[in-house]
Amino acid sequence: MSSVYYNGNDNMINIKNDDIDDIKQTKPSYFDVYKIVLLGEGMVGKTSLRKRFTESDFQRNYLMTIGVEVSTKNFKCKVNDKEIPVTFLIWDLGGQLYFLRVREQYYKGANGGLLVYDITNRKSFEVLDRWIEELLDARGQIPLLVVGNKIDLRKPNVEYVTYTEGLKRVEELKEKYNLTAIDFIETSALTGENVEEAFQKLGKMIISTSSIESII
Ligand SMILES: Nc1nc2c(ncn2[C@@H]2O[C@H](COP(=O)(O)OP(=O)(O)OP(=O)(O)O)[C@@H](O)[C@H]2O)c(=O)[nH]1
Ligand SMILES: [Mg+2]
Repeated sequence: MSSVYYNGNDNMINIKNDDIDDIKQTKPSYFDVYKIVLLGEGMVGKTSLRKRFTESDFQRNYLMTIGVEVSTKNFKCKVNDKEIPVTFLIWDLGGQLYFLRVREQYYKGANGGLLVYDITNRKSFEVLDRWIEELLDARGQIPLLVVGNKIDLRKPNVEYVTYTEGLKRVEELKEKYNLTAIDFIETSALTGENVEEAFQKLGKMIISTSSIESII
């Protein structure tokens, strides 16, 4: 038996046990519930993207995520001219991953992932392979959106990771790991540019690659 506290709104939930099935059962049946995991190095902006999407908020101060934070968001996902109501349970793990046990619980039951890098931090871009390998080991293939974040910091003549490089890399990763559902977008959690679009894109990928029966 798990202890899950869920208030039914777009607010923080406090999960004392990781049993995702219990959360799904507390939702009204007309919402499809998807567990989304955020991946990527420390400081790339995972928590900022989550907060921008769920609370329309942004904090300049860096507060490292310790362990896991989970938020929910109800929204209408646009697929082929239809608006499908969905609930995202967004699991946000600190980029400093120490314990294998935590990682296994984190990825369990995930329906999709955002793999985030910081366009101003090339190292965070170069280690995307490692995150994909970890996800494939723990969960297997799920729809994955690679996100180049912090585009508000892009300046002329500064060698940050370009859009073209990001796109090329995602094509390489797709081939290397034989991924069927992977896509790419650039965002700014600071200005909000493309943040809603990123979650929409991931929702669309999830809905179009899985039947409701296999998720619920
Ligand atoms: N300029 C700019 N700064 C950003 C953006 N997104 C995040 N930041 C800043 O980058 C720092 C790290 O952001 P977080 O969202 O805490 O990063 P994180 O990936 O959750 O980090 P961990 O929890 O340690 O894994 C913070 O100071 C944010 O304010 C962005 O789009 N643009
Ligand atoms: Mg964080």
